[in-house]
Amino acid sequence: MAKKAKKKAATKKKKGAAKKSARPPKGKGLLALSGVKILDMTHVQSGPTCTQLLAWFGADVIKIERPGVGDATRGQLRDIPNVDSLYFTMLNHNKRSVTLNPKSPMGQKIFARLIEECDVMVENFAPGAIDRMGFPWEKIQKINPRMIYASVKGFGPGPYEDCKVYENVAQCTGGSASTTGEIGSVPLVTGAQIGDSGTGLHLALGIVTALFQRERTGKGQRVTCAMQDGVLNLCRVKLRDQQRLPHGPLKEYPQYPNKPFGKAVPRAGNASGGGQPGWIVKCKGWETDPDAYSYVIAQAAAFPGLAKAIGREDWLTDPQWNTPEARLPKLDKMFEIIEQWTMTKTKFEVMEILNPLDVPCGPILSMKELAEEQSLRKTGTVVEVDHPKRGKYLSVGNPIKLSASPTKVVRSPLLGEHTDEVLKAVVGLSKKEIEEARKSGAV
Ligand code: CAO
Repeated sequence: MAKKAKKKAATKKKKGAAKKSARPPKGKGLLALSGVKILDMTHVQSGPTCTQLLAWFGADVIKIERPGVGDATRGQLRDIPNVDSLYFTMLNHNKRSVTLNPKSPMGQKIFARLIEECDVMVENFAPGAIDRMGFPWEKIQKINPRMIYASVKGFGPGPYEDCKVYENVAQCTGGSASTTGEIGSVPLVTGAQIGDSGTGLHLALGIVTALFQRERTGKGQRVTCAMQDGVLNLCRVKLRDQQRLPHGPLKEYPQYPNKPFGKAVPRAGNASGGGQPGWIVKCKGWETDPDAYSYVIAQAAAFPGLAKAIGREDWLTDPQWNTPEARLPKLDKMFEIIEQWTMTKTKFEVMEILNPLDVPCGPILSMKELAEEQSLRKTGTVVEVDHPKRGKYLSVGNPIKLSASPTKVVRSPLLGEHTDEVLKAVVGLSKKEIEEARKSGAV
């Protein structure tokens, strides 16, 4: 096919896909949150993670975006010019997009109507932004006493409550960074978005809990999650260790017994964080493949199997090695010996050999390997989505599986794709009023 004709065919195909609305599927059987309407005032990552989950459980999520601009992430980290970024598309599936400026006179009225009609409002703007729009909690409650109003902020009430916060700030202020990294080296942030997506998950639980309580009381309430609190909650075991520290060294940490402990919980490299010694060891191919590693846990119960597998049956009768207490002061040496064995096997072979012996272990999987993993495709944890402007892309589907409320991932909406239908069906505006709203810049 000539280049021009090919291009034409591709454009035609894309236009065809665009005609299909991004509306979540209706139909066979109700989903867990069917009938729940969410007024989604979220942007960037933490809030959108929360509302995407609620949408996957069947809620009708109406995402409000600034006219002509939209969620800033639509344009961030773009891989294709003028096409919604993967940052946006992967956080806003199954939602409807409405453009609306609640600060404009007509926008105020439309927004108040949406508050009346919705069950939940979710937002993660800077502290005070929704109040400055003219909608403090007291007013929202007056408009709709059943409303559940959920917010993510960087910090809870206290010295930092007015601060804007992004992911890594939350990781640093929530205890994760000070406890992550190599011993004696700089604090490290993790690639897992525990501040943003982690807090979004916390918020989603708060919302469904408040919905459950509303079933009994008929009343809404405020739900707030601070990113610092969310991260600290995920670092709970480190606060545990902080309180163990005054009673003696943390024996399962690699610092023990040769390096000193300070006053605060130290970084512990790749130590397991639980009561079982574990470490990351090199596997066959590590010289050229940055991910040719495995995590191996030398759990006491499975130690005989591990010792036999690596050809060190002598450990089982040697008092220098045959008890957890004997091994504890020389875990580094033990993992060096285990590594001599794992370096002769691929990370998948290590898994195949050790797993049947009940030795907890796992290959370090790269994003490439996860994207290609067929078992994750089968469970819908990794899904392929078709987007009218970008074509097919991979996304992470719903990691929470409900047997009676299956998730179908639907592409993210284009900016304002559902403005007219929501203004008509939810707000109750006539065609003429919608035109007026558009002319005035309210939508
Ligand atoms: N129409 C008109 N104006 C709109 C609008 C709309 N539909 N939606 C938002 N706005 C306005 C807000 O009213 C606000 O204006 P004012 O500052 O004048 O009140 C402004 O847009 C957005 O404010 P912001 O301060 O929230 O945005 P920012 O990019 O400067 O900050 C962030 C981003 C994330 C740091 C901040 O929102 C924040 O700290 N949020 C809480 C913590 C959080 O969720 N962090 C997670 C970040 S990644 O997930």
